[in-house]
Amino acid sequence: MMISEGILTLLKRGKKSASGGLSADLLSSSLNYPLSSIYDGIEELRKFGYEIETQRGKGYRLISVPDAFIPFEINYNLKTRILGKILYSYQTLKSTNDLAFRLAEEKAVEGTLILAEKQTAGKGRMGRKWFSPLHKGIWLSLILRPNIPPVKAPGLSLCTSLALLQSIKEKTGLEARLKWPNDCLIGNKKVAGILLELSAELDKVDFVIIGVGINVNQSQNDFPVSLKRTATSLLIESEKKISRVELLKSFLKNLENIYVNFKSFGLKYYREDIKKYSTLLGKKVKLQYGKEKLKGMVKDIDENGSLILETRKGKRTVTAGEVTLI
Ligand code: BT5
Repeated sequence: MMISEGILTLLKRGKKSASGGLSADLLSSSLNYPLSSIYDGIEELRKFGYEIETQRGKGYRLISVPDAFIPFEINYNLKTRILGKILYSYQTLKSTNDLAFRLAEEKAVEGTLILAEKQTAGKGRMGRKWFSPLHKGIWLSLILRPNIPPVKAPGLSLCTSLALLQSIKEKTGLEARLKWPNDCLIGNKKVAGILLELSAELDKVDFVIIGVGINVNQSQNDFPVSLKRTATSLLIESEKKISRVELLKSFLKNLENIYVNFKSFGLKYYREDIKKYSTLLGKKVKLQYGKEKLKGMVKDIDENGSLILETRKGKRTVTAGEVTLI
């Protein structure tokens, strides 16, 4: 939508000026397109969900933008240099992670972002399902190519949670917390989950796919019965409809800041915050990882992002698993 993007850019600027409106003549001469193309462009924008007012004598005025994953909206004023600069946005996908993985194998660049308005086979960890209804959340995957050994990669999951907590705070005022290794909680309900998938050799990561699912505008009734007691959304918690596009842009910016430092310094600058916002530190837990089951007290999160558990048989370092409070 080339012409529409030109119109939109001018309307967005116009929105800030005192008189407000922009005439079709002015749009036509500024963009160097005939009047008929301007009218078509305005209609196209309206079809995308942009609310554009026509004022007699004053021209067009932009009233509201749709909260949809339109690449132009995501790119507009996006303050990142790596994340989301290339982006693919879909109405429906099986899983953004699956597509991201394939694109990464085909050499997609670092920072490539895949978005879907809905997933039909959203994935959790270990073959579990992630419920991803249309327009209600942010279902995204990012392709990263950090030059790190695989053992450091789980730290990225914690970095992602941290960026998400920052953005949730920024955009809603809510204090979310992170539950090692991959959940974001508000109270004790899950508002977001992270799925990290790796392609790596023994000593070096080739690429990492960070999949993030954020429940944004679901109301209670939008959740299936099986999730009602354990899941929540930002709308439910803040009682306000949240702009997914604004939240997404804030998240990309916060994650990029953290990621750039993570690549050079690992978790060094973030470990304290990760510990501060963690729900598990100092708690008694049971942990299951594959067939292994452990019980103990959570003592620390180490520089790789692993959990340090004090068990009856001594200290254990755990890189992944399911944790339940006891
Ligand atoms: C996760 O798994 O929490 C990782 C979720 C990652 C989802 C994103 S969406 C974009 C990208 N593309 C994908 O295909 N996936 C990623 P896990 O810790 O295994 O949690 C899964 C469990 O959470 C399920 O078994 C349910 O009990 C619960 N669950 C499913 N959907 C949920 C939702 N929307 N909100 C809260 N809990 C949910």
